[in-house]
Amino acid sequence: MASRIVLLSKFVLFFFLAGCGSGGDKEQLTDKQKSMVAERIAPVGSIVKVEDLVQEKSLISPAIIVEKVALSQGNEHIVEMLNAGDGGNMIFDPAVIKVSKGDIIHFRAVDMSHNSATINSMIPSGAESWTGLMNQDISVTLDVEGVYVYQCDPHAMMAMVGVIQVGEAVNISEVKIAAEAYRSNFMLNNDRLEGYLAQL
Ligand SMILES: [Cu+2]
Repeated sequence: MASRIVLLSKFVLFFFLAGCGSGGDKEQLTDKQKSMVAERIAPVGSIVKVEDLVQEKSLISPAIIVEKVALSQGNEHIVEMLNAGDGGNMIFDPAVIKVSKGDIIHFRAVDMSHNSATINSMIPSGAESWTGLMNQDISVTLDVEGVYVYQCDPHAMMAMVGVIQVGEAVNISEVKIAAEAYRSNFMLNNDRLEGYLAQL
């Protein structure tokens, strides 16, 4: 609304000035008049475009230093399903794990009302999905290389998700794109998954 008024008044001013100029060709503006005109047509305040703000934000926010996850030793790994852990509430622990091809992950239902289920858009192509039952342990063998993202179905809105990298992260770019789209499902901990993926 405000910008419309500014635009409109500039328009009016333009015609006003143009009107003054016509027929007055012989007349030369004095320096004082010129400076008065300059003052009048000078922009009031400054306009900041939304795009500039966004860009500015990305320029000033420093690169977050993320500690990378090391390869877990052994061929069997335990991931606990918890109501609360070091990383927050409703969480898998460890939430990010790097393992070798063919390793087994044991999901342990330490606390109640959790499960582990793959998110179909975020597993390597050709990999098998899994859907654990509520309150039950589940073990999965991961034979296909790549990044797997899974969630706890009842707490998906709270971003109770986990990430497993098996061998090389061959599908990481696809997973990151899918994760960005999936973000709208989270009501809480919106940055969690992004943060997890950054640890790979
Ligand atoms: Cu849960």
